[in-house]
Amino acid sequence: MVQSLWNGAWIAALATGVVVIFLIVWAAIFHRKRRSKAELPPQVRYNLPIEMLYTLIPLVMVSVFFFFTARDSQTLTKVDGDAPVKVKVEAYQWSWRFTSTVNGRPLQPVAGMPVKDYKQGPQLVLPVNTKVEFDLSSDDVIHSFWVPEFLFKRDVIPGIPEDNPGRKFQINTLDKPGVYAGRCAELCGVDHSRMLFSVKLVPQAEFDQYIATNQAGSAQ
Ligand SMILES: [Cu+2]
Repeated sequence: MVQSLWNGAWIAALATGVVVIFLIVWAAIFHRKRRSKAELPPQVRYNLPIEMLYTLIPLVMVSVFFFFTARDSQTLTKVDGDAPVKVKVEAYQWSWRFTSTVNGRPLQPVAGMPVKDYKQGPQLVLPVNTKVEFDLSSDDVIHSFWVPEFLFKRDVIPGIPEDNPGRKFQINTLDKPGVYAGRCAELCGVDHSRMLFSVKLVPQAEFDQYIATNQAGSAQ
């Protein structure tokens, strides 16, 4: 859905760009000053049809962009029913703490330090193709939770009460197992660029094993 919104916006922007560039080039070539003519060309003012046109066309364009963006963001940000996996994300200068709860049972928290490579950062393990609910909070300043491959990003703002729905979002994880890079997308201090983490997507069977060895309260 994000991809189709992005593609649609690009096609519309490109089409607009082509028309505008064509008009500029056309005016520059066919209406340039010719040496033989010393007098000014006809000076057009108060042309009502043209003024209506260049007021209405941008209004229509903005409305179309607005409609699709509003419609899709409604769907994308909707927190809808229960998710089998919930992740409490706590951001701090300059890393992350992830505490997953699977079917109501918490796992050991995973936390990290500022690192150069996302693979060295804290790793959040999730099953493939599963609805996951994230709950974002910050210990200090504004951060932003971003896994580029998920095509979703949200600011992590300190001081927001736990019952505020803006802290939560749900996504379906990808179908393909693998280790995906995650980062902080809001300049948050000197080690902002090292505030890296990874998300490892594994098949459900492997995830069940992971749960068994990482249940909170089990032997360390
Ligand atoms: Cu940050």
